[in-house]
Amino acid sequence: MTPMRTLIAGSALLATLAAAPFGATAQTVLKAADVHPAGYPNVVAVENMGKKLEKATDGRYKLQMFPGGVLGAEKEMVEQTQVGAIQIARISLGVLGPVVPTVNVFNMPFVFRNEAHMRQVIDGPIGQEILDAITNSPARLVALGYMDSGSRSLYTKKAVRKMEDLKGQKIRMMGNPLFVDTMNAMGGNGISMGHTEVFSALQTGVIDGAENNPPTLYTSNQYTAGIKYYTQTQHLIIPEIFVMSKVTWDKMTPADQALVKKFAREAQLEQRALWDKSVADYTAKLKAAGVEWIEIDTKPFYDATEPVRAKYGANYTDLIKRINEVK
Ligand code: BDP
Repeated sequence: MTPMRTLIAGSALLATLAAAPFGATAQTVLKAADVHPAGYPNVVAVENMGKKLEKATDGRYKLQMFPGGVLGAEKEMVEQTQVGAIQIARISLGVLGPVVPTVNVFNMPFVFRNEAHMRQVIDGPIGQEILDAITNSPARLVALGYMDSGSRSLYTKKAVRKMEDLKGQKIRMMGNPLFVDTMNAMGGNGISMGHTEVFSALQTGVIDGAENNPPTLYTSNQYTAGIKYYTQTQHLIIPEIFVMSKVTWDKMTPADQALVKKFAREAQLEQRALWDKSVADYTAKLKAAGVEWIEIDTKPFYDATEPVRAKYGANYTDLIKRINEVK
């Protein structure tokens, strides 16, 4: 070794000793990211999962939550997690479609009859198959579990009381061509962008509206950017997912992996309970803030989006048949 190399090797050793003095074990920090703010059900559930993991491993693992999209929009979060720069990402299955095409089955408009049907599907064998499809894909992500996200409905500055009212309106959709196709089929102009850009796009008039669940509309403050109407189209019922970087997963012992799986399962259940409460709370808050709730016949939207289901579902006809058969 050259003297310089010896010096570097020596200081690296010292640094290691300083970080993990004899008798203490080194701590691995797991960076977790979410676009939602602190206090949102998904954020809370992942944080609690981290606390349990820290306790059960005597502090060998510690989770650090980065909420509010500070580590980037979901597309960037996925990329960061794939390379191991983020360890846990809580994302919508919507943005995973371009990375793991099978998940697009859950991303299709009106693929679930209602939220109860969606829960039955994700809680059963099909839900597990989709998690496995993600983990076994080349995406380098380990699917830990689902979270609830209710139904996505339209919210706009100008009222949509029938499908024709959508004509000419520019509506923000999540980054996945399937969603732009869906909006275009419903008569609007679908524009894809990340969640964190929607607020200013509404303010500057780049878009006339968007679509999401009530908790997101409220906590993102988008309702203060000119949104007056929430039209109950319920065209998408997309589960959320939380994934771990495979880079991180592969470094864990099987015992630690089992702990992660156990606490992830508990996080999924905890989020569901928090979720149901938050939908009611934020719906009340939005109405109190003056957002008008519009009931609408969803049949025309269902019919108009048939070509989207035909296009994206073509390779998954068996899977879709099985989803329909779930009671
Ligand atoms: C919310 C999801 C979040 C998405 C967001 C979006 O919880 O994961 O990023 O929608 O529309 O409902 O991008």
